[in-house]
Amino acid sequence: MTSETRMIVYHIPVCPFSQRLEILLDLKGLTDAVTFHKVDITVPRPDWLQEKLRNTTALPALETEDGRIVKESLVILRYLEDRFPEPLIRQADPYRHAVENMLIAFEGNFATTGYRYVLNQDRDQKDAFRQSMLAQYRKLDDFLAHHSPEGTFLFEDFGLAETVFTPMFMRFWFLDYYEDFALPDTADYARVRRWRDACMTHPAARQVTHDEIIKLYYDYAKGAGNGALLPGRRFSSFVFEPHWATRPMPPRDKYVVSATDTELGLVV
Ligand code: GAZ
Repeated sequence: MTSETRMIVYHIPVCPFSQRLEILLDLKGLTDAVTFHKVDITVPRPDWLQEKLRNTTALPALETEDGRIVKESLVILRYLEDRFPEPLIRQADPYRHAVENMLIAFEGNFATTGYRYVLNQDRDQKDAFRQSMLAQYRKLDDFLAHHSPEGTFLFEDFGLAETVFTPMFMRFWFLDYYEDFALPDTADYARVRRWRDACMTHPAARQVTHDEIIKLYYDYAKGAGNGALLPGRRFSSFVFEPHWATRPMPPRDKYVVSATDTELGLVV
């Protein structure tokens, strides 16, 4: 295929919403059907992209071969399934598909709860955030224990719900690192733990690594989301250069330490 005949996904490389698309394409053996175009979240979007996206900024966005735009990761996943149904990743049976969609319906609150938690700067609220994160995991546990008590995934294989949640489970490595958050080793979390662990180790979900997440999301841990610049800093932790692999692991104590650009390895 030449580049003109391929779809284009505009994305922020470490963004969880974009990883959903990469996982789905991997599961379908379609990694060559799409060109990924990297967008730097730390600088303003180029004019040509703003024009294509009608001045909206959230990514990923997919551009079809004939120049039409599809936005919202969950919508793009379903669009790709409709266009390339073989192999189907979602459930074919209407009831089973409804079950996976009920689980997917939890993703927004799950993601928002974890992001608010990592962004929090008030030590007195630490425990309240921890409790609300735990409540989210208990909801997932309850759902899985009801619909798939003996299974690992929701159904037989890693499917659509796993594609949606796995990038969030991986981003939440930042909660272990910056908040010392861990799922309790108790029966209330056993089913969701089995699911989460199998999701995170699945071969279709290897687009990002633990250290990459910890280093890139440092600014979130200090309260700045989406590539915003923290006071006293010249560079965002989301910059492409220097490459994250060359930078040191950031300090873990987000409530006391504010690492400088130099300490984060952002200046050469
Ligand atoms: N609902 C959209 C989708 O595609 O599913 C969300 C896309 C989105 O938020 N993309 C982010 C973006 O483009 C990059 S990934 N931001 C720049 C802009 O101009 O909008 C995740 C969160 C969150 C905040 C940030 C992120 C994240 O919650 O990693 O969890 C929901 C951004 C407060």
